[in-house]
Amino acid sequence: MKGFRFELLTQDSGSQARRGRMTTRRGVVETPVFMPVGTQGTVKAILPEDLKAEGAQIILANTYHLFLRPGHERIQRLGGLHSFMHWTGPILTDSGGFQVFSLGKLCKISEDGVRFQSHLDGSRQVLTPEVSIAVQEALGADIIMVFDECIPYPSSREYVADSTALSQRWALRSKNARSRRDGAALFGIVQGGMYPDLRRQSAEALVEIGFDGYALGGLSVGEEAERMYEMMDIALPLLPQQCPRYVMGVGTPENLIEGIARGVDMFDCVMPTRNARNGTLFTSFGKISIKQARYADDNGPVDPACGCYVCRNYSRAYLRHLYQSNEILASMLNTRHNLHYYLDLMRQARLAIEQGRFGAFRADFHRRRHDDGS
Ligand code: PRF
Ligand code: ZN
Repeated sequence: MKGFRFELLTQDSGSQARRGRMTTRRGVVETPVFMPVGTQGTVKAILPEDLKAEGAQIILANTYHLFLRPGHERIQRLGGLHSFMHWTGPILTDSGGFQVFSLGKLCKISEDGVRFQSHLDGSRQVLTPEVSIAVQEALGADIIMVFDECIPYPSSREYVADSTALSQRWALRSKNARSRRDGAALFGIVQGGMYPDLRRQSAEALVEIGFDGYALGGLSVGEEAERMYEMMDIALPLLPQQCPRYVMGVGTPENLIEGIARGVDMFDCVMPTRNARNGTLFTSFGKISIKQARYADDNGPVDPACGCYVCRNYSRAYLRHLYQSNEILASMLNTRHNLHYYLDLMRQARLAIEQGRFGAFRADFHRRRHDDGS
């Protein structure tokens, strides 16, 4: 069975940015990488072929949702998630350790795991590290995440210390639950809230257990960007250089560039896809809201600097009309443009690192942006 590998190709001289290559059992992923979110076995409003055409290398799916509906055992019987959703590339599954707390009702945490009621039908359910790993294996994930608790912000030091210790024990149980030698990778998740010493402790404990890669969890939960960067600066240097680092649920284009500069290799976020469906579009000069009346007679593309299918063929005026008319195509076209923006930003960042000009790229990126194009 093919295994999991990560090679460091280039280390930037002016920052911690790295250019790497991750080999999963379902193909190669060039890093830094952005992973579009396909929560329910679909990246909303875009075909897998179009995702691929836009340069998506790996997508994320959610244990919590697929466990509740249609059920991991059903997906396994039907041939696994890749075949079910017609995506042949790598899939990373989140463990449910975030969604259960944000979506599940009446969550009760114990040493064993989490009891909760389904947000769909109120049925009583239990997720434990062992169940989460079994679900992710049944789905056929190529990268599996340990089961953890995403700590709310702000939280008391006592709460964060107890929760981080529990997540550590769950991380070990998650590793021990990985019975199969199926070539899938297992990533640990650093918690520790916004307390530098607890972040440090969490990172060190996970490295001691040993994982194929390491994620930073509990970030982008309402804290200031500067605080998030501070937590990255504390935790990332403690992780093994030769392992991929992933910041979960992050973030804005600025967060991606600043994360890369601090040594992050992988990101996921609903922002490009969710914003697309709300009519918010990313451009080289900042975000625009396509609903605004100012675009009603604007025959130009969303972003003159964008070469995507949408910008080549449709006007701002048409996209505004589709949005105002509640047309399905609005979601489809907006999603395609926003994913192109995110994936192209990462492509440019990879090239800049390779060519030894990431510092200039980063400065230029920040210089260009002024939101709403004003
Ligand atoms: N844990 C898990 N998934 C997550 C997070 C986390 O802390 C976050 C935090 N931003 C997003 N997704 N398992
Ligand atoms: Zn475009």
